[in-house]
Amino acid sequence: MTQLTPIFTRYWDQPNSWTLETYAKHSGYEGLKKALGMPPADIIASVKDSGLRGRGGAGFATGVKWGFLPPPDGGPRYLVVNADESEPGTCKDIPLMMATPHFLIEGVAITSFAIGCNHAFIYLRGEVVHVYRRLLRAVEEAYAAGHLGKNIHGSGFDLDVTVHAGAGAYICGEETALLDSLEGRRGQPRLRPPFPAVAGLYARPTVVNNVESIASVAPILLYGDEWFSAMGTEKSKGYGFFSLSGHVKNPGQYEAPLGITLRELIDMAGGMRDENHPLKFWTPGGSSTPLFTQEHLDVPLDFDSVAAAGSMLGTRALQIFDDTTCVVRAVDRWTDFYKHESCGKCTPCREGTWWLKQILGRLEHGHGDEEDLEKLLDVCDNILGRSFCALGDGATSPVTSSIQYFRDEYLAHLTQGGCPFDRDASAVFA
Ligand code: L3W
Ligand code: SF4
Repeated sequence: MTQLTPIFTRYWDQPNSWTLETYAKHSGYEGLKKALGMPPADIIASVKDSGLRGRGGAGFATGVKWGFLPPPDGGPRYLVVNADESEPGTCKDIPLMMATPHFLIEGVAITSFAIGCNHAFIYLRGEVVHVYRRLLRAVEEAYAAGHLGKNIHGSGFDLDVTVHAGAGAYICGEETALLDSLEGRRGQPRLRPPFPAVAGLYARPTVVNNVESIASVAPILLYGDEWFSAMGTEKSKGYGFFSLSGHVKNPGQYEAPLGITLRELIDMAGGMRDENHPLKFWTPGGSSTPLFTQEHLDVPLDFDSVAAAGSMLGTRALQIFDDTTCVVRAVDRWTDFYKHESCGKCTPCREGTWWLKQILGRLEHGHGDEEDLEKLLDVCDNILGRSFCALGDGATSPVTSSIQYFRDEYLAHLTQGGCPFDRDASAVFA
C-alpha cells in the first residue's frame, strides 16, 4: 500500500502556516542557503538527476528544460512561474500558495540563481485575489529577511520578484499566451519554435515552469536528488499532489509518490460518497485528459502508465463521478467551458468547440438525431492535431473518450428523447 508523503502539506493545517516564521521553523530557506554555495551548473545537474518532471500538465523534464537556455550573452534572462491554475478539476497550486507560499518563493530564488536570472515573475490567475494578497505579503517577508533583493545572504546574487495577476482567461495558462499577457498584450498563443527557452519574455531566454515544479526545487536542494528520485516510478520520479474532487467522502489534495492508484487514493479519501453508487468515470489529469472508468482503478498514476492506458497524467486532477451522473451532461458542461475559453485565434478550435456544444446540447435536451454521434466524432477529428495549441486538442478528449466508453448512454439520449437521468437513472442503466 502506497503511503502519503507529506512534504508541502506537512504543516499546512497549522495556524499561520503561510508565514515566514512558520516556514523557518521547518528548515525554510535552508535549501537556498545550500544552493548559493554551489556552482549553478551543479544545481541544474541535481534537478536533472532528481528526475523531476513538470507538474503543470505536460511532464517535461525540468532540469532538461533549464538546460535549453542558451549561454549567457550579458542580457537579461527570466524565470516565469505559471500560476494560472484553471484546468477544470485542478486545485493544487492555489492551495499550495495559500498554505505555504514560501516553498514557491524559495524555489524561485534557487531556480533563478541556477539559471542566471535577476528578475523572476509569478503570473497568477486573475480571479484569486486572496492568493495575490498572500503572495505579495510572502514576497515582502522574503525581501525583509534577505532571501530576495540585493546580495542575497552575502552571495553577490540579486533577485527581484514580481507577482502579476492576470485578467482571468484559461488560455493564459498556455505558456506563450501567458508571456504575451505578461507583456501587456491580449493573451494568445505564439508559434513555437522558438520555445520560451530561446525567445520568451521580451524575446529573451525564459524558463516557464508550473508552481508545483518550482516549489519542488526547494526540498530537492535541501534533501538531495537521491531522496527525491527514490520515490515514484522508474520514469516518473518523486511525489506530487493528487487532487480528488467529486463523489468521494473527503475530497482534497493528497500528496503521494507518483505511481499510486486511484483505488488507493479513494481509500485515503474515505471511499465513495455513497456505497450504493459505484464509480462510473473519472479524469486522471483534468478535463483535457481522456476519461477513465472502473476498469482503470489500478492503473499506476505515473506519466507512462496513464499514457499506455490511453489518457494523460496531466495535472493529477482526479474528478470522480459515481453512477448518478449523466456522462453526456458532464461532457456538455466541460465543452461549454472550452467553447467559452477558446481564444479564437484558429478556426478548428474556435468553430469546432461551438459546434460540439450545439450538438451535445441538443442531445442532452432531446433534440438530437441519429447522425449526431458521428458528427461529434467528425468535429473532434477536425480539431485534434489541427489546432494551434493544446486547448483545442484537450477539448476533444472528454467527447471522444465518453463516446468510446458510454456509447449506449449517448444512444439512450436519442431513443428516450433526452437525458434519461432527468427521470430515473437506475432504471435505465442498471
Ligand atoms: C525548448 C524544446 N523547450 C518542449 C518545453 C515547452 C514547455 C514544456 C512542455 O502544455 C499540457 C497540455 C495541457 N526546446 C522544447 C521545449 N519544450 N520542447 O517543454 O511543452 P508541451 O508543448 O509538451 O506542453 P505545454 O504547452 O506546456 C501543457 C495539459 O498539459 N494539461 C494541463 C493543463 C493545466 C492547466 C492548469 O490549470 N495548470 O491549465 C492537462 O492535460 O492540455 O497538453 O515549457 O516550452 N525543443
Ligand atoms: Fe486559441 Fe483554441 Fe486555437 Fe489555442 S486551439 S490558439 S485556444 S483558438
